[in-house]
Amino acid sequence: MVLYTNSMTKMLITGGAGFIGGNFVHYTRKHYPNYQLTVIDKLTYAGNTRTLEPVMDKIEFVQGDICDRELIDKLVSETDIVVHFAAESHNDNSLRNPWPFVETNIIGTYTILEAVRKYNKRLHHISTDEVFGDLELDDPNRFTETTSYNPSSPYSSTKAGSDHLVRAWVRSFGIQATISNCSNNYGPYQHIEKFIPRQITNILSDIKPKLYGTGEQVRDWIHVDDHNSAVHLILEKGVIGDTYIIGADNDHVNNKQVIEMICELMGKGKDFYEHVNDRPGHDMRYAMNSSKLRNELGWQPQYTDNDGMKNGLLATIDWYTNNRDWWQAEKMAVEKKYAEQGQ
Ligand code: NAD
Ligand code: TDX
Repeated sequence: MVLYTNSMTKMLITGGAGFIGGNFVHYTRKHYPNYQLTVIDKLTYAGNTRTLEPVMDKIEFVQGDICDRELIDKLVSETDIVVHFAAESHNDNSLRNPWPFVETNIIGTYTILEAVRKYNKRLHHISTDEVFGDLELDDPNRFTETTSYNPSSPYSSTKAGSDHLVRAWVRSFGIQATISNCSNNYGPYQHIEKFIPRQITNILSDIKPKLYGTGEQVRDWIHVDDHNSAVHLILEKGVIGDTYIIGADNDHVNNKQVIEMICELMGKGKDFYEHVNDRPGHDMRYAMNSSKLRNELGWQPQYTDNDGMKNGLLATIDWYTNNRDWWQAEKMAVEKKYAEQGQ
């Protein structure tokens, strides 16, 4: 692996106590040990310092809000690179209460952009496939970097807003930023409100897995390490001002097939799950065309096709089985909240 940092390079990671940010911290410590890492995280319900426990003595951890201008000004002034993961990230929560999404995803990103502009620092902004809206189930197309934005939920519309802010700051103020839009991630340290860890921890808690509606919806699943390898490549070789789509070509499995796979891999019958209320405004299909990232930057995901997804799921099942301390205390409260909505 080529190291593109020297021992003086400082990286500020926002949302580093969350799922993808936490995995990014571990990935960076392992593959790019020359970075000096600072994490800023508000520790909302989704942040968990236990995720960072193994590396806490090797990083600087700051509990704080990305909307706090003074704090962000100070932290950005002291770093070389900002990788911006922090967000309110769950669609179902955004349907219950959109405000934290507007605040963190839009005002928080604005606050970071202003500091990056002031101190002329390199920024990479993490975004999602959901900004493009959805495709019909029988639509063979995939999202590309030029697909129009058409978000459906309060979550995805605030992420779309944050992407627009980044582009405007690049064009109007010349900041040194790149953006990536990635598909649905899975892997260790993912909050148990999300689809895959919810089902794994349901089975581990003797609760039946819950499928929204008919389960025909398709998500283009990617292992979190593949997402994070792409982010490092963009930091290393990405063109300033450009956007990169990240996806591992797993858009051939629908939610029903994923839940069946989990049931089978965990030694249950394929049909060991129940249907629950559908999500209002549920996006049907996401599919990503990551040719630009593959052709221009040479990216290759490790967990691809059915075997890759199966291997990634098996490793994820193992992780939740062996790390009950990380999730068990929250399980009943998460399920109670879902049950109130018939989910
Ligand atoms: P997550 O909810 O697991 O983690 C988000 C983290 O941000 C938490 O640690 C939380 O405490 C922190 N945070 C929230 N508000 C904050 C604030 N105001 N100030 C500081 N910290 C704050 O989310 P995730 O799944 O790890 O997603 C990370 C990023 O990746 C988000 O920007 C999300 O939009 C994007 N993304 C996620 C996926 C996915 O499948 N999970 C896919 C594509 C893109
Ligand atoms: O219990 C469930 N049953 C179910 O069928 C849950 C929690 C979800 N689902 C369905 C809804 C979706 O079609 O599974 C699919 C995945 O749901 P989520 O894990 O909530 O993910 P999604 O809404 O697709 O958004 C995710 O990917 C894009 C992340 O949460 C976002 O942060 C990211 O931007």
